[in-house]
Amino acid sequence: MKRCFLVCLFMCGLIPQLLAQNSFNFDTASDVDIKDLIYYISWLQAEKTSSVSTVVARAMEIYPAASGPLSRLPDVSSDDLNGDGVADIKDLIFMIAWMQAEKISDFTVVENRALEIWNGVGSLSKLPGTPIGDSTVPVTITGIQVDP
Ligand SMILES: [Ca+2]
Ligand SMILES: [Ca+2]
Repeated sequence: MKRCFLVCLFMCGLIPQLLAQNSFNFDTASDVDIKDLIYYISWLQAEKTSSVSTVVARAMEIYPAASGPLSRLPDVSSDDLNGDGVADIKDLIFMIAWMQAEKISDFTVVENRALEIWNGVGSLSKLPGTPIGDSTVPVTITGIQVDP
């Protein structure tokens, strides 16, 4: 019984934290927070470098607590919040808007806040923290195959 409980605890807690990849989460801490925002800014400033150490070094200059370690770098397939096929400052604006709106899951609120910051951001297609490439979640919930 105790072993079962420990296994469940492990499955429910540790594994998702290790394996779950969410949009706009770049370090090994599962929260999507100010540090992830800083990593994204650093990556943009470094001209979308593929060097993790460059991103972390720049991030620490901006915000010393953003010291990694990173689990991945930003990329279009994971972090394109406005769905325009580019990872750029517009997606950053949506991230900022979402944080300012206390990480609300209401698309309209986040979008309106983003439009207040810059009216050219486009429309929100996914929120920060959305699971990446996890087709088993929609399949389980809706019964519809998303990625055949
Ligand atoms: Ca994080
Ligand atoms: Ca985009």
